[in-house]
Amino acid sequence: MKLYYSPAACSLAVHIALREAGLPFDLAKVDLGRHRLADGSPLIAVNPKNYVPALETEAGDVLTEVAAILQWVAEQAPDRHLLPPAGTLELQRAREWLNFIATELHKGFSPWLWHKETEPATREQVVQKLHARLVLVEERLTGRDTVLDRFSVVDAYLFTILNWAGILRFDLSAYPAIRAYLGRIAARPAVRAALTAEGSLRAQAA
Ligand SMILES: N[C@@H](CCC(=O)N[C@@H](CS)C(=O)NCC(=O)O)C(=O)O
Repeated sequence: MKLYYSPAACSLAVHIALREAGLPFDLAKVDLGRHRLADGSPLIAVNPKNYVPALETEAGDVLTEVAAILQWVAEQAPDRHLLPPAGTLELQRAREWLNFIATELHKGFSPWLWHKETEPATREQVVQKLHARLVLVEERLTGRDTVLDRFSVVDAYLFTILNWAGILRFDLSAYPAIRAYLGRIAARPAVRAALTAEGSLRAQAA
């Protein structure tokens, strides 16, 4: 398998999941500024969506979309219990969280918001919305080590996106449970290994 990634981008979630799953894979770094691979070839030739992550399977299929790839990775290593068992309400909750992270958090933290040319009023609106969502995450994590009852691909995704708060200097001081959670997840051997391999240390939460 080959994971097309960019350091600390959303592809980190898949990278963490692959390591937690104990699956063999290679890394192919993408320069997102130029949308090119290390050999100069265009990313779009691998993924027509022209973004990361893209996961090329042993059979040569290219999988895209973080939340969908995470579920696929979990299914490849059922013994690692990276998702709750099929047919359970807990699995539905996991899907609910994956969708929430993808649509309410991931895209809220997307780079367009942080570009200098973004109108302050627009930025303020999105930041307020992000805070409203983070209150929900804080509530969920209060008194819990992980989003579900044990570490899952949901944590791989949530950690990856919330990790951007430190990079973007987004203030997390109102969220003690989130900050403790980031420290806990960052300390997992697979997460440390992924961060080290990408050459990006976890940014300190603000
Ligand atoms: N819907 C996609 C979004 C992926 C995405 O936003 N990728 C970013 C990095 S976090 C990217 O490659 N952006 C470059 C671009 O859009 O040109 C997913 O969930 O996988």
